[in-house]
Amino acid sequence: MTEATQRRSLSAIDEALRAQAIELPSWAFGNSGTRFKVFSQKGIPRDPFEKIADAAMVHRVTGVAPSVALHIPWDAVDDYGALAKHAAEQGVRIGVINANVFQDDDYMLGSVTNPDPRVRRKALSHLLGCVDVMDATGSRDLKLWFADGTNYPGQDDIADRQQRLADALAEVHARLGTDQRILLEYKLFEPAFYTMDVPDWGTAYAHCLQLGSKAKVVVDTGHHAPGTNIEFIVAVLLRAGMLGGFDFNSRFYADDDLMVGAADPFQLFRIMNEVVRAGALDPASGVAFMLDQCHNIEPKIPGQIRSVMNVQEATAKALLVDARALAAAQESGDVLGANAVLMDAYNTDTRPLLAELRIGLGLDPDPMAAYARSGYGDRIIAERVGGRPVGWGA
Ligand code: LRH
Ligand code: MN
Repeated sequence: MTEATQRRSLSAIDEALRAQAIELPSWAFGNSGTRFKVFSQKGIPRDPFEKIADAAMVHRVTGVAPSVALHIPWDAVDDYGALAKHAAEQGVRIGVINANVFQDDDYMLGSVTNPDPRVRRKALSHLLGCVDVMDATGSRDLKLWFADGTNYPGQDDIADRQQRLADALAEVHARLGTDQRILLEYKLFEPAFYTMDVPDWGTAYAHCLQLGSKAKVVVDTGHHAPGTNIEFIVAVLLRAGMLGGFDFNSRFYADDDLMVGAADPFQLFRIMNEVVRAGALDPASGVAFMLDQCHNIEPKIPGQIRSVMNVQEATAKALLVDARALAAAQESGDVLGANAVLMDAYNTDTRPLLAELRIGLGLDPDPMAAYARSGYGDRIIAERVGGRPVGWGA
């Protein structure tokens, strides 16, 4: 790393890291688990207001988590304006609205792709209802993930289901306001095990292309076949201007929804390297950086804090890549040299730099210590007695 590059880039790195915005999922603060068991923890929120309060605590100690994604109906309230006001009072804002057409008996054979037009209409009205929520919360993005698929060959017609999906997406796209977008999320399998109607980035890309300018693809890092080169997908979508955002998490096997960077920090670095290279880190780039995780056995708020820190560390490493030296090595075919430039950045300990950044933001250099010292965790355990702790409600 040349001195010149280092000097110049440190201030640019600092600026980029200060502007970083990582959106937290409201559902990460509720009880969650697997089909075997949803474990209940103490101090769990009983409503969306308390979920937002917990997310705001993560922002208070990290400084880079200014928004919370909602999931409807998990976060349904009578007055979304009041919820948005509450979020603002807590120092955060409501971000992406997630629709949910995967938890109703009517959706057993699909939601917008269901052979039964009555069920398709029901699902579509939920999606359109979520745009109404966006109007009330001031949210820009509607994230659509469909559990739709089939379990056995012949169960339904693949092409007909694609047409039904396209018809529903077109109606939602037409309903969007000027600055609103659809973020279409794909997933290889689960809960369907033969076909998923949006199984991969190509299918999502094709539907978004057909829809128009207000439709982008979401990359959930847990939704690929093992061994998939996710940063390749990211680079291709960024080059095409079709990447709308990330659902960050990590996994060892399937859609484990573990803390981002926990299972494969090197993969997260490689992904953020493509983001930085494309200039997509800047919030103005339109790429939404969201977490989509479940803290089944670990404390929820510290789990989110650690996850935000993991994204920051990977981002700082990506920003430390000596782009000039890398380009020179790549152009001269210096395979080992080019790889070494990237590994040099990856092997750089960015924790001191991030500690400095937090001090610069007026924060404790160690967010986990700041949270522990705040007593917030003990307070919510003491206060949140009675009521029904929230969960996935699966
Ligand atoms: C599906 C998914 C989707 C959400 C849900 C919480 O696996 O990733 O993003 O709606 O998790
Ligand atoms: Mn997701």
